[in-house]
Amino acid sequence: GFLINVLNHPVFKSGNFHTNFLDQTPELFDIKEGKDRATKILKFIGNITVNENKGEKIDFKPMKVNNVKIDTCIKGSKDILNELGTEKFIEYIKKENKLFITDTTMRDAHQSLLATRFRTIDLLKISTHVNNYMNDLFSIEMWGGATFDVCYRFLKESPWIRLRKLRERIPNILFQMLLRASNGVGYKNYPDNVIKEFIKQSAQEGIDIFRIFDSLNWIENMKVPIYEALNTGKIVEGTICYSGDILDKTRNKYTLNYYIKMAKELEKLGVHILAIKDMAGLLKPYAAYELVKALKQEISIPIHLHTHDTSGNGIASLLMASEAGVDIVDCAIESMSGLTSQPSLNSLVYALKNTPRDTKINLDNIKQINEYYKDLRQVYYKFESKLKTSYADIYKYEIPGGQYTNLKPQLEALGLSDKFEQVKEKYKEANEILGDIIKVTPSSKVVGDLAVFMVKNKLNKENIIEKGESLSFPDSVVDYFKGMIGQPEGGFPEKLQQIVLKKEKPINMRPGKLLKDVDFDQLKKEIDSQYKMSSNILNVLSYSLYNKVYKEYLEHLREYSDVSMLDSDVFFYGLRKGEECEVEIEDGKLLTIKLIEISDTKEDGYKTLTFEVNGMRREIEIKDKN
Ligand code: 3PY
Ligand code: ZN
Repeated sequence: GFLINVLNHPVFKSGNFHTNFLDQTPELFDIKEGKDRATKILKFIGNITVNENKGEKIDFKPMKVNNVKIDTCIKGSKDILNELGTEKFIEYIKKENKLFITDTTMRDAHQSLLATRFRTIDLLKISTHVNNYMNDLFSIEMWGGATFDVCYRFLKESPWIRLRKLRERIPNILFQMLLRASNGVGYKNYPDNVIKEFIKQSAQEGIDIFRIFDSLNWIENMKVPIYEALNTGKIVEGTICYSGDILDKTRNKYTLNYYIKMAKELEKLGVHILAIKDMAGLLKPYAAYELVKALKQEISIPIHLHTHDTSGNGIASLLMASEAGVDIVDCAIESMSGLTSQPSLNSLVYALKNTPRDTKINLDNIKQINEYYKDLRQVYYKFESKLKTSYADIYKYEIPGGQYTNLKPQLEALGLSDKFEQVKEKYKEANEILGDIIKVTPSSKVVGDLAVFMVKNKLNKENIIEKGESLSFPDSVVDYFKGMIGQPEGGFPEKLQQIVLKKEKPINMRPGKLLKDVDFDQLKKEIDSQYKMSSNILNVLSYSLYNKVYKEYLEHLREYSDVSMLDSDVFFYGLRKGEECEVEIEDGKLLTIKLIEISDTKEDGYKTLTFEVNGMRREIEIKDKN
């Protein structure tokens, strides 16, 4: 069976694989082990049906799109880069009058609207269309940020395989990822060798543009990843995270001069593009104009603006930035835009039509892509935030788009669902007592965790010092004060630092200097022996970044086999009695699975589920956990 699996694997068949392909696709080794994949898949579907969704299911009829052939005449941004080379490509971006657009639909849009839950199969279904019809884009942001973690943790699929399969289907447009500097695609600083190897492998696997930011805007923490990314020969965006309000002259920390100084330092490091990352959507239209105008005078590399539409002012900010000469902006396709996501690509394209900055994007061509996502969203409805309208008070609270959307489910999990308003107020207060810090993953988590902690323990900025003596603070807050995610602008508030750290001493150097290099060989031995696999560097990297989560993923793979090819309505909601689904377990090998009967729960606590698999009856026992 194993050899057949390999020979039938789409990557193998396409001939488009590295010589070390076998080593890099651990799922195949799992197939070898698994005696009966169908049984494992039935177990997975049965378990979701019984325990997650209790047999209830909306009648989803997701739109079918025909896979179009990759148009070989297409010339996209990746072709232009290949033709010109990096230096001339950057010159071309600067000289062009049109406003370039990055489409974030495959990364930040669903991270901010749907808790990052988009599955690879749904991205793949539309990807050749994207290649053929969105070729006027500057880039597609499709990887990094929270997607890496969520792939393993919740979707039980490999982010590396996502990258590779998207790359095969979208060869003509530049791929962009978001990298949290020394925090990689995680929530803490990692040893330098992990960060370096991760960047090297990501570049090799198909990332063209690295957007690198630090959660405290601490450049010291950005140097290792920036130099490493530059070494790969790929395009590097050095990023300033925007906080506060440069128009408010009573606030004197995150001023125009602060940003100019940081931008100049990043330019000096040799980055190709400056990114302004407005993760909470705080950059008001007139501030956007002032900031971009000033930066355009002070630096000579192109400027790429990223914002969120939470306040409802997103398009206005992009237009003002455009007027001030910004080179590239981030948008999401209409049906995945607005609110905590990026402003609408479609609105911006219309707004600039017949002006000097016309984006040249043909909206008629992308209509089907837009409708595809609109339709797909119904399958993901349970991850939608409750936000129905824009929310201008976000300017007061400064909560990043992804975090705002996630806050509600997080509070629900803590049994604090009625405390949303209070937690928002405390978020603001927590930011103040932490010293008004930049808030973006992972520093935003520090503020969020402290806010929840303050609500639970009835703390405020007056009593926290006195009452805090006897309390142990959340791990993220302790790590922050220890200096483990870096140094904040203006230093730590010392009194609170002492209260939180008790007897511990903080560090003031780069954490990466103290963290011991990871021994990749040792880690390889560990997972190879525990999971009977022959892991490669990609597996080992995932394990280094997400120890526990990666092991749970491997265990899931062992128990249920690879479930990434299940349609999302089945993956999330199982089957209804009488419903049928098709699963392509290997290229061309189809299972037709029909759920015939669900028994009552028996004395032993199990239900018997009767399926028909390719016409043959199969009974599976599923434990009823309700
Ligand atoms: C991430 O780090 O995932 C973000 O998108 C932060 O804004
Ligand atoms: Zn964002």
